[in-house]
Amino acid sequence: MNNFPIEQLRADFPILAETIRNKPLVYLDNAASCQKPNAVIDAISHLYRHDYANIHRGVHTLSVRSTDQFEAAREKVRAFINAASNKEIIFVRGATEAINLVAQTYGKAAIQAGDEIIITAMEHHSNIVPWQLLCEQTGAVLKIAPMNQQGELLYAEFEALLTDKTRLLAVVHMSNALGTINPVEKMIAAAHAKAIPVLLDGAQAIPHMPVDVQALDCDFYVFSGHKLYGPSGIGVLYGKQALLEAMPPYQGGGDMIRTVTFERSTYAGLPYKFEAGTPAIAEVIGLGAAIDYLNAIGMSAIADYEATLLTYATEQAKQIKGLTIIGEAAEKGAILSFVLERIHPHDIGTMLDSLGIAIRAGHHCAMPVMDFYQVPATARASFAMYNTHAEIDVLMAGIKGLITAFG
Ligand code: C6P
Repeated sequence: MNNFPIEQLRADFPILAETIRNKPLVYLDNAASCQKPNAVIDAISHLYRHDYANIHRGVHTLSVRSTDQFEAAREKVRAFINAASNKEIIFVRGATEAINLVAQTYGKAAIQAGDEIIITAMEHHSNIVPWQLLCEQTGAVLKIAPMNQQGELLYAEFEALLTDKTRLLAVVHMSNALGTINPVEKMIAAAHAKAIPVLLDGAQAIPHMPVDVQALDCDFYVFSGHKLYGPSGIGVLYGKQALLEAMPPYQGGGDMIRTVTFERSTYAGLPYKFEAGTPAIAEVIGLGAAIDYLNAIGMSAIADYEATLLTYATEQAKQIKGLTIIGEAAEKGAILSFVLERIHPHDIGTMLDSLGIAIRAGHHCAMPVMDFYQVPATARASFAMYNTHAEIDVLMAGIKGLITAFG
């Protein structure tokens, strides 16, 4: 990967030049949220300085400029995930809101008492709790596809759960706690063979690999802008047009209506039916800028480079006595979750911070995964395209140092 433009790319992220506690920042908490390039910061700043107004409402020049940039960003998202139409791109607050939207609209309309929804044992809380709420509301039953000790889906057990009672399969594309990349193409084909629609939680997958929703043939795909080098407070729900057309609205308000009287209202067409109220205008435009930036580098090149980081980090981690990696799936994205003998993950996080290294320590909003491995928490280093092998050396030296310090 000698031709990956790492130095040039790092220079695009001003925050990477920060020092933390008098040490160069080593930012390895990218699965929680990643940092923003100048292209994104500048796009937002330019909008507020020159072009900002509310969208879809005014005939004045600034409103037209903002609307044009907002809708251009929708087209960038469409092309980025290869959706068939802009109508299939719904802007929401993030992956969490997207899943809740599907549960409370599609789910409430299509799922009844006794029906089954399948998720996996490695889901983030965002892909568990909305379905639990729906089950409480409808009397449907949540089924959990199990995983093995490596953190890989047990495929035969998963397939056996697909029955004529199954109404929806909701699966994480890449696990935030383990890094596992699920065999989603195969899972979608198996579900579709029984006419079961599939939602993919792409919150972690989207910054690490090319995603083509038509090739995947998923029915819904959700992700957050802030993990894709874009702003927080914005995310995307992709849904197949026919499904979205049939779904009732999620929230009522301005922008999502066609006509309103006190007796009844009629709704706007897609995608506006699901975008009530003034949206996160600058955030959408910032997300569009992030996508332009990523396209210039290429998602395949990013995936290849990050694979070298994960391989290197895994090899180094395995040489540290007392360190256990949590999650060793054969198909894995750039996440290294681990525990150390006798040192609580929160202490690992705090000690590494004193060295300028940012990792996440905790349950990662995946408490069932922690229960499965019988650990209260893990330390998690999660890599992005701007991380380097030298930063992994700093991390490993830090871990070794704290093992020595804790005796
Ligand atoms: N995971 C992490 O540190 P939101 O909060 O809506 O942007 O994304 C929710 C979400 C959904 N699915 C997966 C697989 C995720 O990893 C996340 C967010 C962060 O792992 C924050 S808990």
